[in-house]
Amino acid sequence: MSDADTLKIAAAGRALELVMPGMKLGLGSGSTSAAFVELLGERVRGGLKVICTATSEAIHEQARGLGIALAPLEELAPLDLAVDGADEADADLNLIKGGGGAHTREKIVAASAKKFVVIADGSKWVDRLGRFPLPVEAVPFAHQTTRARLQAAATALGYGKIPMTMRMKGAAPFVTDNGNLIYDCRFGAITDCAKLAAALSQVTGVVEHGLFVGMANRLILARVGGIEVIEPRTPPRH
Ligand code: A5P
Repeated sequence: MSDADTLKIAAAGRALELVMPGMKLGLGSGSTSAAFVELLGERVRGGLKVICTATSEAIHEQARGLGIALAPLEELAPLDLAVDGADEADADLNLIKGGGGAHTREKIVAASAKKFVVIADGSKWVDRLGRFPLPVEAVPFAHQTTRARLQAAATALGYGKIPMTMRMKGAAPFVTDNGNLIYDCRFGAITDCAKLAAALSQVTGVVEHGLFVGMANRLILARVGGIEVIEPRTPPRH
């Protein structure tokens, strides 16, 4: 097991301490969330009663295989707690998510939870978001025109011409669980997360982008020296 895997399990283990019997939980996607689901499965085998909803087909399958009770979000909302990973996090707990292409469902689940807790290893901590390319989910119909509108939005905000790549899976476009495409957009250092998030949400053809601004209640960051629990300077909206 790599050092990063050990840290992901450590962060997941700390988040598990927040889980109480009877809770309605949102399960994030990605490898850190998978570690959380694995640990949750052990607790469920030991008799813990919780009911969960998943942010991706992959995590749904993992949870189902572990005997974790699952239900659609509509039946469970509001959730008591959603736990998810991140590709980047800053000191305000603004996040970039969507490295696995699941950010749209992740955002819906996080927005439906009373508490949204992010789990990550130390490599995800940044002074400023933007090193990781920002995933933007777009409907397939005339997606090149959406791409052009994304570029126009970037230019209008002063980011200039940004490299934008349609995500591929082998020789074919990557398709999300929602049947859409992903454009990975390299804005470089993001100077104003809220402003960029609002602008991208306005782009016709965009389903959802991977900027999570003012959503996280807590970040559990596992580094080699120990676990740090970080709360945002400004409380989240939900
Ligand atoms: C899935 O689309 C993402 O938002 C993940 O939550 C994010 O990429 C973190 O993944 P890892 O835990 O695998 O780093």
